[in-house]
Amino acid sequence: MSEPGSSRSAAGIEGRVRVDRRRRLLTRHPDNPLLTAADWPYFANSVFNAGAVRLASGETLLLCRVEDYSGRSHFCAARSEDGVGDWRIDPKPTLAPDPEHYPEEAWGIEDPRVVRLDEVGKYSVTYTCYSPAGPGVSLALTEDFDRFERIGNIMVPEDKDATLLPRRFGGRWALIHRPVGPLAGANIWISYSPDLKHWGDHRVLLRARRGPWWDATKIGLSPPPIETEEGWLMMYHGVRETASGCLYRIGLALLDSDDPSRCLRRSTKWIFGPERDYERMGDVWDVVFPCGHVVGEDGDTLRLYYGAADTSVALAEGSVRSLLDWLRDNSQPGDVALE
Ligand code: BMA
Repeated sequence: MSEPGSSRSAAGIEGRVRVDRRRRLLTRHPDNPLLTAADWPYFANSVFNAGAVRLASGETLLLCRVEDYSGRSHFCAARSEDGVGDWRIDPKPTLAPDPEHYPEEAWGIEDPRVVRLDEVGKYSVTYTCYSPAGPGVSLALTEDFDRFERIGNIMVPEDKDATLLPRRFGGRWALIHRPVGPLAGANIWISYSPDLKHWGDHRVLLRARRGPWWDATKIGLSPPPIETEEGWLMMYHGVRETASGCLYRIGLALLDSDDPSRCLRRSTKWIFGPERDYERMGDVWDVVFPCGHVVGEDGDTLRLYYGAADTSVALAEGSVRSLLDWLRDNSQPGDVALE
């Protein structure tokens, strides 16, 4: 009796069963994509790259990037009790660019990452501010996702993919971000601040690999790192340039608990990449771009919200423990940029 999929099965070579043996550390939700422009209460071209947080009420809030028909983006909040359906979407933009007071936002605001700062009693929203000067990093604080207090432009162009860590290290806040330089390219950096406004002590945290690697060319932080017993589990996106465009995939790194400028491990392989139609086709093909997650009260159940093809918001679920276990067996120590 031959195995399904073998060339001697009854179906023969032509009709053999295809067995998908790709790794599945993250499982796509059957309701994907969860949110699209068609769900929006006002005209929008696309809805994607959402920051995420579980509110004190237990609700999940997604701060979605919404692109309007001018091509510029703003943020709009969607709330759901179960984090999957019945989204209540703000009837108008929740946070819109304010170029009159913040000229760095003239071309829109993009890709928010949301982190609760217990010490401040507020949520931080780090985002890309886009203007003719290029993309930079801005920071705003909010208690309720209704009123926002802008700290302003904290990293000059070209820089993006930024998040705060939720607590101080040696008295200083830490910001992970992705500046781009003409010689060194697009690598992940960490910087420190005593007051959230003045930033310094800039250090390279993770460098893009080169050549055929999945994270050659450009890398950037994905959602905010997750604090675990082993360290900060950081998901990051790697961009590989191909003849048919860029491929955005997600890999892992582990940062030291007390000194997040130290990378302990870095995955050699990617764990999640564009496969489904809604990830492969859209305004920008072959993009998965997570900006937010919610970790369950068990500290393990992971819900990762990601932008799919710069067109919709989708959800993949997994386990923090399984990601850490996988990373141990599929990584290199430290930030080794393999040649
Ligand atoms: C990156 C960011 C993301 C976007 C991705 C793919 O540079 O600008 O907002 O999802 O490109 O277009």
